[in-house]
Amino acid sequence: MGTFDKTPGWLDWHAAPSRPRLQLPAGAVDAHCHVFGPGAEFPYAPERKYTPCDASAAQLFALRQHLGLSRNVIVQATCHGADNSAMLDALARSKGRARGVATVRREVSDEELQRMHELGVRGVRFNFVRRLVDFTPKEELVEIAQRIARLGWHVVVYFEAADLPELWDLFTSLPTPVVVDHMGRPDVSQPVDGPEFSLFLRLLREHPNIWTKLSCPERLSLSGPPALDGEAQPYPDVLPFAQRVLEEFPARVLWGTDWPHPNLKDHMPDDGLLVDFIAQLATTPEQQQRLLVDNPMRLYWPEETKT
Ligand code: 0GY
Repeated sequence: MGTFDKTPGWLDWHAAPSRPRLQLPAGAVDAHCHVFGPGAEFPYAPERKYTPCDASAAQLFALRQHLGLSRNVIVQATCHGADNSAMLDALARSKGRARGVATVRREVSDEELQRMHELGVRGVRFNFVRRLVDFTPKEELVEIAQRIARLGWHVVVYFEAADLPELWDLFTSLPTPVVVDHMGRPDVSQPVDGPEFSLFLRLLREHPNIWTKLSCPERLSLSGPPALDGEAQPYPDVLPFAQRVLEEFPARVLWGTDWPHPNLKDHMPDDGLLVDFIAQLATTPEQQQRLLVDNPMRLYWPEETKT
C-alpha cells in the first residue's frame, strides 16, 4: 500500500486542544466532522484535489471525549472521493455514536445503499466547491436524491455563496431535507442584510425542508483573531451571520467542529475554543440544547427522539 505526501503547506489538526469552558448540554452532537484515512489503510482517492494528514476514527473519538461531546456525524471528505470505506469503518467502530453522510455516484447499487444505511449513513453530500470536486451533472444528482429519499436520508450541500443563484432551482427541487454546510459560505465582509446573505435567508424562509450548519467560523472569518492561545472572542465578524440564522431558524440549525479542518491556510484552531465559540452565538441554554442536541438528534437519530 502506498504512502501519501501531504499537500505542500498542509496544516495538521491541533495536537493539544484546550478543554472547553462551556458547559455543554448532555448528549451534544458534533454534526460536521471528517476522518482522513489513515492513508495506509484507506488510500486517498486518485481524483482528490488535496492530500491531507491522516485523521483516524480513534483520533476523532478521542477528541469527542476530550471536548465533552457525545456523538459525531462523519461527513465523507472529498479526498476519499466516492470510496466511503474509511467513513464506514469509523461508523462501525462508533458503537452507534456516529452517523454518516456519504458520497455516491449513480452507479451505486441498492444493496450498497442498504449496507450503508445499516452502518449508520443517513445522507449524501453534493459538493459544488470547484477547488474540491469535478462537476457532476444535475440529472445525476437528482436521480441519486430520489433514490436515497426512499431510505429516509437527506442531502447535504456544500457551495460558495456566489453560486447560490444558479443552484437555487436544484436545491429547491430536492425531495428530501437539505442541509447547507457552513451557512452557504457567506462573504462576511458583506453586510448581513446585503443581497448575498439575504438570498440565503430567503432560501431557508421559503423552504422549511432546508437546514444549515452554523459551523466553520475559522474558515469564514476575514478579521480573526483566531481561536488560539486562549482567545475568548475569536472570529467576531462571523457572529452576526450565525446569530441571524439561529434567531430566525432555531429548529433547523446544526453545529460541528469540522475537525480535522481540511485546507485551512493560515492557522489551525484550538478545537476547545471552537466549542467555546458556541456560547457567543447560542447564548441561552435553550438555544444550546436545540443546536447541539434536539436538532441533530431529530435528523440523525430520530428513533431516539420522542415527538
Ligand atoms: C469542510 C470543508 C472543506 C473540505 C471538505 O470534503 C472536503 O474535502 O469538506 C473545504 O476545503 O472547504 O467542510 O470540511
